[in-house]
Amino acid sequence: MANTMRWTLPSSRSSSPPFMSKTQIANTFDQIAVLLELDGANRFKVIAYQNASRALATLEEDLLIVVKENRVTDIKGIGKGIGGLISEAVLNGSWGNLGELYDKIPPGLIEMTGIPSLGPKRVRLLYEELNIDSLKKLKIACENNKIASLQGFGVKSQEKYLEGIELLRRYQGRSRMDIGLAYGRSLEDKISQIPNVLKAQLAGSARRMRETIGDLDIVLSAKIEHQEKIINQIMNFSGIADVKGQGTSKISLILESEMLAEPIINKELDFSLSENISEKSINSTIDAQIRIVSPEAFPFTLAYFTGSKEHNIRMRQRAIDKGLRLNEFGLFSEKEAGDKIGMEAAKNTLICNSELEIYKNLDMDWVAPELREDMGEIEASLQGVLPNLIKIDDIKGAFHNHTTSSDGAATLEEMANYALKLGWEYLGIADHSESLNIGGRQIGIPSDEIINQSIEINKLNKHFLDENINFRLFHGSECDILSDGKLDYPLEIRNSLSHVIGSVHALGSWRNRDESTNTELLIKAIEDPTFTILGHPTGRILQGREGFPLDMHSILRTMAEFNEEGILKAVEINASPYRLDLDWKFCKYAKEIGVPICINPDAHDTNGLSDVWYGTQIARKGWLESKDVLNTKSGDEIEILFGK
Ligand code: DGT
Ligand code: CA
Ligand code: ZN
Repeated sequence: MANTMRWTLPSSRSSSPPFMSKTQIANTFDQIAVLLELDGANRFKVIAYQNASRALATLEEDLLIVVKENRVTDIKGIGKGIGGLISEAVLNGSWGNLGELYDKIPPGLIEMTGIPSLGPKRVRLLYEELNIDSLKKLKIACENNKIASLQGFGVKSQEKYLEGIELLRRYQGRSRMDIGLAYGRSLEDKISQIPNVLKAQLAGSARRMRETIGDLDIVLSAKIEHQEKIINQIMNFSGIADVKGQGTSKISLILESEMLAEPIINKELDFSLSENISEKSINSTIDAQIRIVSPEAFPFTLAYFTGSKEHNIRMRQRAIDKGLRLNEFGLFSEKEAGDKIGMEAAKNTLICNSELEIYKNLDMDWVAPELREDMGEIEASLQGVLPNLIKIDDIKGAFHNHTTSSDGAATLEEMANYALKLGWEYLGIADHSESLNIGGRQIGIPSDEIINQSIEINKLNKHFLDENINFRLFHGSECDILSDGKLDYPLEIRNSLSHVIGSVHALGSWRNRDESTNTELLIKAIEDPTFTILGHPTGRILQGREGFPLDMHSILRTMAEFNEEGILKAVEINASPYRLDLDWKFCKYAKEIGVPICINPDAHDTNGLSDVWYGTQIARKGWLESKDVLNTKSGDEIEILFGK
């Protein structure tokens, strides 16, 4: 299911030039640069490939025409040698002697570059000094304290690598939700547009809105006489890096970035994100399984491949209890089917035109895909008490956003205007606080400067009021929770703000402490009267780093006690697809004990505001309804809740 880290040169699937696309060549050059570094090649050679890759990625012209007219070396950043390679790839589909480089580098070294903070240069050093050429050897070396004594490495690197190995094992071949969904939607769209395709729908973890996606599953229905032609058309799509298997009812593909309808926008990132993201190699491709079925089988196949496996098992048991058999082909009498299997057994299936009818036949309410994790949805569906899940249109604003006053890329006014464009009633500004600095550079707003932001916000708010625009800015802060559990900024500053989002950033001390100490200190922060919202509660970065140890249930219980007394203490779902922290598995608990949740984009530019969409999907996955989420309330209601 997962794609492996083994790298190969792309082989052409075209029968006439261009045999290789711009993206294929650019991606290959990225790989070459890494391989050359692993090989200890001259730095200029490495840079040449990196530059060529960038030049190709931004080239607007048709590459085939450029090659045919002998103008490749006119492109800025492409020299004679690499230009020749490009022409060869485009016109012949071959790669000179680059294959030797691919064969020469041990695959284990490539795998090691997938560890965040371990670049190719360091991998090579480890190889040369300690003969480490696999994740396994690296792990043993770390555990035996062999890395710490190497020049330029330390105990810290050793710990980071151990954690990185664990993360790799868990995320190997998985993609973040935003990337997986972008691929999934593009493929779904393209397939839907093929003539005679009746339905095409994304299933699997992508439909269930998991925070990371292993492979894409797509189910399409068409009449049997059209299926072969449809399969051929899919095989001719651009953006297929490789074909893993092709049959009459299933195709397995590896997709590459050319499949995407639009390139993924690189958003401005939080400082702590950018330093915890590994080589982009991990996400360069994604696997997809496409299943082709008859219109009658479609709802059953869709439900089956949506999963989860755990949900399916419970569904199948429910069917058995009613004397029925449920599988990807249909829902039918066990007695009638007898020893028959597959389509043969399903011949006399109950007709279901949609998933809803499958559930209905089992006396159940339809279960939204996000909930299909066997976390109580089967029982709730049988009892008719499934939640009425929150929708993106319910969101009226968000509280955790940055501007150029700290590490954001957009000004206060630009952020406000974009929020207005999204149809929001308010935007909470929460730039970093005074203590936050990176490598000596102050990121947060100093105490004596925060007044300037206040003045600017008041001015804009007055303007909205004067112009009769139903929009307001809330002046908050993403206030650092210091390592001793105290909040940053003097009390009088925190008192002057509309909301204080307490966040842990100096993760070092929190990660080196035990769970109970961390929980105690975080509770201390929450108890501070000025504390309003807990920001990215664990500090985890998906595929980047673990969060710090914390008893989340106990934190949430403390917050619930405050809310019982009418004191607002809310927890954030950080909606950045890199974080999605609070984890959806805790949302239901938070809601049940009465802790309000806010879905915060933690935007660092205007595009970042749209991340609330991912947070909303996670909220749905966590069973949340509109009333459970703070930022579905109106601007007036929030003003009362914040008390200013
Ligand atoms: P992923 O791809 O790792 O992110 O997660 P899924 O949930 O997409 O899992 P995948 O791709 O292995 O399979 C897609 C769905 O197919 C899965 O959610 C449920 C169904 N499925 C796969 N294998 C089994 C199985 O052995 N038993 C049952 N009941 N269902 C299965
Ligand atoms: Ca899957
Ligand atoms: Zn933060």
